[in-house]
Amino acid sequence: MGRSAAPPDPREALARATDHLLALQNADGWWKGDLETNVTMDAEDLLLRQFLGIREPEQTAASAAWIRSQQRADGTWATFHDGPPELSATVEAYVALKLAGDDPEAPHMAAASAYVRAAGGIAAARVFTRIWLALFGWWPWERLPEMPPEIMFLPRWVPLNIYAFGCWARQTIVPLTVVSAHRPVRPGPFDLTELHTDPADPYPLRPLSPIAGWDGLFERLDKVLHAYHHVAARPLRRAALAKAGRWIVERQEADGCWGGIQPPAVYSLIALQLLGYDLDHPVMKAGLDSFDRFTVHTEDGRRWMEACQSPVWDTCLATIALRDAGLPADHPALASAVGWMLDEEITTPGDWAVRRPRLAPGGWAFEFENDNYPDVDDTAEVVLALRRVTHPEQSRLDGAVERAVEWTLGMQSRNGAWGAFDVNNTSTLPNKLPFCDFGEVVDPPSADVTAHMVEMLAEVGRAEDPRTKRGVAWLLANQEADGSWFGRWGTNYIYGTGSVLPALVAAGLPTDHPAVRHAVGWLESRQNQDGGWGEDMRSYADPATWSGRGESTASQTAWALMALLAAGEGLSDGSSAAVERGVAWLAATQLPSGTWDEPQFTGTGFPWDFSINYHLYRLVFPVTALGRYLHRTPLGGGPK
Ligand code: R04
Repeated sequence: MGRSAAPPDPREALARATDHLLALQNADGWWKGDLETNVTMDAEDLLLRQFLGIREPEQTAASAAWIRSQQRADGTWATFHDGPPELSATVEAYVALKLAGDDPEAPHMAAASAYVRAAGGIAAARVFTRIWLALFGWWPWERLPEMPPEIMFLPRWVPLNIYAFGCWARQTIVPLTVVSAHRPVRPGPFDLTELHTDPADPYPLRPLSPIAGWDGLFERLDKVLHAYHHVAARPLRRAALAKAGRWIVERQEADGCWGGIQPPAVYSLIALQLLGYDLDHPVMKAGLDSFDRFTVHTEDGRRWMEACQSPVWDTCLATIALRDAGLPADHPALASAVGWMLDEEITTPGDWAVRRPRLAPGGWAFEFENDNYPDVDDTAEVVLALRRVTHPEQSRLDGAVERAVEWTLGMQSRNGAWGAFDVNNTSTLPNKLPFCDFGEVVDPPSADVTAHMVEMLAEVGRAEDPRTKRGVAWLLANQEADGSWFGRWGTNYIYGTGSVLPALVAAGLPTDHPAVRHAVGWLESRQNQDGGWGEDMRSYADPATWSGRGESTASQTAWALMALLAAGEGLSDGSSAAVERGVAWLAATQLPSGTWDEPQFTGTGFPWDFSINYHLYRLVFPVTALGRYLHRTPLGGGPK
């Protein structure tokens, strides 16, 4: 029998991970891990270029190589690691590969089209997918839900005005109203009969729901809008299109993108071209150039697109982690990160000001350039990071923190909690539109964002502020029956619980409070045999089976540890078996380079519909958790 090696020392694991994280910092002070989503980004990039007439053979080949590399043995594509086959992604990937010249009879293509037919064909794909196909004549515009540009004239107080939508849906829908008003068709170079379940009836009408009820009502509204499309008063329509065009152009960011996210950028470019902007117009040039900065080139010559980029988010999380790991508050790497973060502060109003016209700006967005859409989540975490470092210009730092605290307090929703981008963005109507069959389209308050706010307010000495107390009360009232909290922007209940427990304890809740004990019990019940924690994306679709369950991952193990440590578990040697086993799992699974493997997706764009693998999560959260454990600083901040 071989002698088993001594278990790895968590201290050495932390040192290796810290060095690795430090080495990833950009010379300008920021961190940015790749933000991986799914092949619809790459397929739509090729379809956009085809539509605009600028698709290049080399780019096409590199994207196609990436798309092929993501196909599974059964011929399908998923939208997250090891996920189930996803029809819309498979349709889009198949069409992109066919554009790239792949033979429909080749085994990988035949397997994909067989799956598509079995899953209901193009007719069963999401609205966005069918819009893409309509651009090339592969689906009739008439058989898509209407979204008329006249929506631009609805005042703020009318239901379904554009500000009733979450900011990402708003930025996507405004350009799509322009596109669907034009109904452009630039015929594709082949047909797609092999993707129809019944080639004799390729564009089936969906049966209408019963007239009673929202679905029936909105489907009939859609019929009225279809009729309206053909009779729309031309001057009114022209004015609506012009207004949409201005709205889009006003929201282009300094680096040419829209909202820092890929889908609005893609649809905005199509819309503006239809409105008469040539490809060499500065607005169009800057927009197209911005995609180059969202492109990742792999060593083996493949090319894939980030849906979004996370430098602000990654930089504040890395700063917090490195302080937790024990770096001094005036470490040069942290000073450089702080300098960069201070330069990123957004001091102009954005779309959020529609609901808060008198609130002074002062916050951070997630991306390099997204001045119209700072978010509460990034702002709270940046403040936590700024508070944990010293800076030569301390008064500049203090001023930014003060503005951020006031701005985020002003962004509190009427129920006492916080959404990510807007106040009181809670209308239930947008989700009922036939057009909106994909992802979230509103931005209601969530437990994870509210927790980050509460933790930040406690950090700046505002735990007793009545607004903080309302946030705490909302969190306590929104604990799940099993003791966990829902994770809106991270997967899922482990992320929610890992965010909420540190916040509640920072705000002064005693660690023996029943809500804290209940959550600790839930986390302990979900620890895997191997000592780690994991939660599959299926917890969004089927929480009864999957809540808190899945293969262990580094980021989710770290979130569970952060929650347990905040609750006072494991702060003296061996006092918590769960904490010891979790720490041992992290140390045992670390790669020699100091980071961890994490093919699983643990980030959430939209629950279930849009999942994210943040490539820095596997490193930054273990550094935080190991640091807090080893320095016995349950809420972080580094050794005293
Ligand atoms: C982690 C918390 C910070 N913040 C959330 C930011 C997430 C960044 O990643 C994305 C954000 C996105 N939004 N909308 C989309 C999106 C994609 C991201 C989006 C996706 C598909 C389509 C339309 C929009 F990767 Br279609 C906000 C709170």
